[in-house]
Amino acid sequence: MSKNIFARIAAGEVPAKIVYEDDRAVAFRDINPQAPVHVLVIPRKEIARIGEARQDDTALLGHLLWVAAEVARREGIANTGYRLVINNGPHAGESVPHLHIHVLGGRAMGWPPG
Ligand code: DGP
Repeated sequence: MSKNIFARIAAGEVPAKIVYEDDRAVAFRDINPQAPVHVLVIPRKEIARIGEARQDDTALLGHLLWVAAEVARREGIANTGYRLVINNGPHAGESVPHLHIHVLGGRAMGWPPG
């Protein structure tokens, strides 16, 4: 079965600038950064999008949020602030079918998002 690009990054088959990894999650720099800090946090488990997560994935989902906050601390944006984004489906602009949390920071951001 052919894996999506993020599953291949998690497996070490495709290079990425990894900033954090453990047995359940990998965090790496976005190839097309939208802010001075733009990191993607993904599960090693292949979950296509948040809407595909199962109830028994809730511990993993909580872990991914902790990893996002840990990445923000390591990147030095915890005090100035940061935004976590999950795009789900076409209207949200989801382009890679592997759950990922965007960690964006290093500049002030507008609201509402585009
Ligand atoms: P989304 O639109 O939420 O599905 O975000 C996908 C993000 O993934 C987008 O900001 C660009 C990034 N991206 C796509 N392909 C690659 C890749 O091969 N490597 C890295 N590091 N980022 C990628």
